[in-house]
Amino acid sequence: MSSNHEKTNIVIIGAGASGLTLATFLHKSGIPCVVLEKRNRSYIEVRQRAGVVEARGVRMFERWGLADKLLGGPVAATIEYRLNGVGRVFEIAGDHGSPSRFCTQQMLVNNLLRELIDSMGGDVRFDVDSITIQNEEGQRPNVSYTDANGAHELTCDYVVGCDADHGVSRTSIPDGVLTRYSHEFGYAWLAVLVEAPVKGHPIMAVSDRGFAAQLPRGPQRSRYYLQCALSDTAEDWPDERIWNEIRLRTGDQALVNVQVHDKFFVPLRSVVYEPMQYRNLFLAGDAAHLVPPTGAKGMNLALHDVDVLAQGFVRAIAEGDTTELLRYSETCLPDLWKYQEFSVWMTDTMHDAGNARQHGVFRQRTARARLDALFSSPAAGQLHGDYLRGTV
Ligand code: RFL
Repeated sequence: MSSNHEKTNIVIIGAGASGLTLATFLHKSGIPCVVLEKRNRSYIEVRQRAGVVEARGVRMFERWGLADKLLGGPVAATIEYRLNGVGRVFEIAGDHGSPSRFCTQQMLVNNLLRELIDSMGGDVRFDVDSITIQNEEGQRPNVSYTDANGAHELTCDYVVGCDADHGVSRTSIPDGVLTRYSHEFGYAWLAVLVEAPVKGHPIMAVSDRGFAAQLPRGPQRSRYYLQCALSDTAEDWPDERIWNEIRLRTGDQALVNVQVHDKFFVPLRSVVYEPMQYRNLFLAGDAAHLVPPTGAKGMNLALHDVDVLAQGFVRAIAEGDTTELLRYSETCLPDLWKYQEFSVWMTDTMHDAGNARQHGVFRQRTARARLDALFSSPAAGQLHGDYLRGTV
């Protein structure tokens, strides 16, 4: 076999939150794997995304003996739901296990890179291109790719697609195998990063002018989100307008303009692909499903997928029992639909309760009633807390 043709147990495509977590769990279990990533390491180190590792994810890292090395950030104890400037603080912490953490995705990914590559000597290959996956019935999969040194081939037992929505893994599956279920909400969020910390609690601001949120992204930074039209562009949102809208939607007139970075638009949509596996190829994270960011579940669902997969691989490879691995889709999908439902609930409630232009005054009143119930009904509050912690 030439040096350009190697063997390993598992090839993981994508070195994001799910790919790096899976590789770290496998490495810790003594299962060889190779991660192939199209970007370079520096790009991945600075990519800003999610802000919370929910309690379920914290407990998962504890179970794998990695929480101390991988997690940081303060406990996510509260969140403020503000309606036309009037705030109510919801207590997230509430059950008896470890709480959720404001550990940013960037912090988690940097800690994973350090642990996997620098401490464990894991095999992550950056800057790869032209990945193709051969996944024939009854044969070991073959993954070929190119890099600066030419063409390479890896023969393996299993391939895991952790390469998100625009990757190559899902598109390597023949037409007709997967079914795509989706829902479009009909509006977008303008996302901006600012050098100003969240003071007090993270804020979800429901207002007659549309939704706004301020969420922590480290001790000195926060991410603001502003509901906007799907057709809006950066020209529609100069910095002055962004700050005026933030003041009006949060009801905080004392906020001063600081510099805005990283301005982009996120169309709000939910997507599920079923099943999440085809022969020896498994899909995890955004490659298999998307949620609107309102419920803060995207990264957390990705972490749950690879937890289930890693346990399946350990049973299959170390103990020769593939039962759990072959049930991957069946194990993940009911849980995924629960958090899709929560993400739809959050998105509809936060947007409908504010501006009635999209869905009318009737939906506005029912959404406000749902929001009120979180504070008036202990049962509704308990369920909401369970969803936020990921412990439903
Ligand atoms: P990732 O983290 O995007 O990693 C995918 C990796 O695959 C690489 N890749 C390829 N590699 C090789 N060949 C190819 N052809 C490839 N194509 C792609 C990419 O370079 C990348 O390194 O996906 P993963 O692992 O599935 O993790 C999913 C999460 O990243 C995602 O769900 C979250 O970021 C979603 N999300 C949030 N999730 C939360 O849990 N809480 C939040 O508060 C939250 N906020 C957010 C978010 C996502 C956002 N955006 C813009 C997507 C806020 C935003 C703004």
